[in-house]
Amino acid sequence: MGRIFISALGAAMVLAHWQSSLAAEPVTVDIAKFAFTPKEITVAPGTTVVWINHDETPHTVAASDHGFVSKALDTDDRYEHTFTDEGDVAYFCTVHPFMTGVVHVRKP
Ligand SMILES: [Cu+2]
Repeated sequence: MGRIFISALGAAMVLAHWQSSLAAEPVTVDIAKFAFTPKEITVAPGTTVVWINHDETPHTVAASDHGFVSKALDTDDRYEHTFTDEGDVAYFCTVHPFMTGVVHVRKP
């Protein structure tokens, strides 16, 4: 009986640790060939998303709801934003508005 309780507690602790490490792990979106890749991502609340520009052309990352906007990113520049609230955040490049992406923020 006691042993079962302890293993259940251990499993719960492992799960809690796994979930918190999931939320803490940054997610990378590549900016290349005038596109965000992956174009759509789903992350847990509290996740930091890092955009890295691999193009020779400057790009920006701007939320459609004006929640955040990066400066112009030169080659190899990165911009990061931490998503705290659940929801869908559409974003685009202000220099090339046809470049769009979405971050879905969902509890795991
Ligand atoms: Cu751009």
